[in-house]
Amino acid sequence: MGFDTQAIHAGEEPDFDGHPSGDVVVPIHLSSTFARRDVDEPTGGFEYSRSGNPTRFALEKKLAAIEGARYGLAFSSGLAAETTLCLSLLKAGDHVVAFDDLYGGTRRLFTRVFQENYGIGFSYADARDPENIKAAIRKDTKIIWLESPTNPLLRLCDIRAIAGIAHDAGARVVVDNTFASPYFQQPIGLGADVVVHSTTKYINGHSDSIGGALVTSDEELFRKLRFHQNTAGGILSPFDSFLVSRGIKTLALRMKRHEKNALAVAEFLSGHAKVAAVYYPGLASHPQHALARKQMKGFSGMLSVELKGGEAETRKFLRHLHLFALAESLGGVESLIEHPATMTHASIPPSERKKVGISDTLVRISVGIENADDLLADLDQALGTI
Ligand code: P1T
Repeated sequence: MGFDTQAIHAGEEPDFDGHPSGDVVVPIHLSSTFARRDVDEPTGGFEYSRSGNPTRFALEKKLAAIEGARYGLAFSSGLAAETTLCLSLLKAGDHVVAFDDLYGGTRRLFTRVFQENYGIGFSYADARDPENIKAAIRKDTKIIWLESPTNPLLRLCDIRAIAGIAHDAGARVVVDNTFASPYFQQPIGLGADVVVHSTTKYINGHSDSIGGALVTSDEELFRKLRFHQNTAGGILSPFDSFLVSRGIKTLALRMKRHEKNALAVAEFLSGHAKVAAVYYPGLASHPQHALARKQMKGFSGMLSVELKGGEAETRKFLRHLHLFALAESLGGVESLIEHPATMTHASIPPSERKKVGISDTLVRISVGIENADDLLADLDQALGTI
């Protein structure tokens, strides 16, 4: 079945026995617990809503289907999903190799919690070259943690090549697929063991829910993750599960438009006198454009721009935009813009930011699905002020 068909129907097939009303949309099951006739017979398989809830269950099936995988789990945030994954796979003394360009909150979780409090080691490598990952792997390495494209520099890594290296070394590959969305990239099919999402972004798509997901096709791993989901308790609420399911139904339509608008913005900014560099995998000038064409079905709606001048000019530009809200987050229908050095990646020490390439004149744009001409006009007038 096609992606768009799965996005609409998976997890929500009308069930004439279980739901005699014939709902075509799974209802929001708010009940925190489920009565049973006898002590050892949970009604319809549900016991208590932390362990399992029909609305969340429908979403979890949909998440698995759109990633081309067998199992999905929904969490109260992307970071709750990441925390649960680390709790499931790591113990003191283990080691993780991660792409050096990652969402700032993910690096903060690794450093401030799992490294400082739980004795887990982290090494950061430039995964654009798989050999750098290979060189960083140790005997105790359990996870290779990747984003592709990365937040905020839109760098890519060859997921299939790195999965081969990781599996030879007995490590698992985790891919945070938030920037690409499952419409444009399905890492499980490229050899990843687990996909992570902040569903807050493209998957929900309307900037009105915080959520996260883990997806895998490995049954044993799924059971472990589900045990920790229930035991640590960071589940997605029934209402948010409904919102995210609803968002997924238009994911294919939205992603096509995000991509079309992002390409228009990237091309416009590439030719602008006030812009020093544009990072967008869909541009032929992106150093990894060929890899993007190979492992993605499209280039998504995120890009970063290096402005000419200094931080003062960058701040002025950001202040003068009308349609692009100056805000953290991404992937919603409305365009957003932000300054990674002082916003999403402020928790990374300046020396580390510099090493990775996150400068004070870098701005990150989440291109929405508005009229592209209006977006270009807004960018043009704000660039005109600096
Ligand atoms: O915010 P939350 O739903 O907990 O997701 C965390 C997260 C995980 N992975 C990636 C790639 C992310 O971008 C994020 C959240 N990012 C932002 C809020 C941001 O503006 O970059």
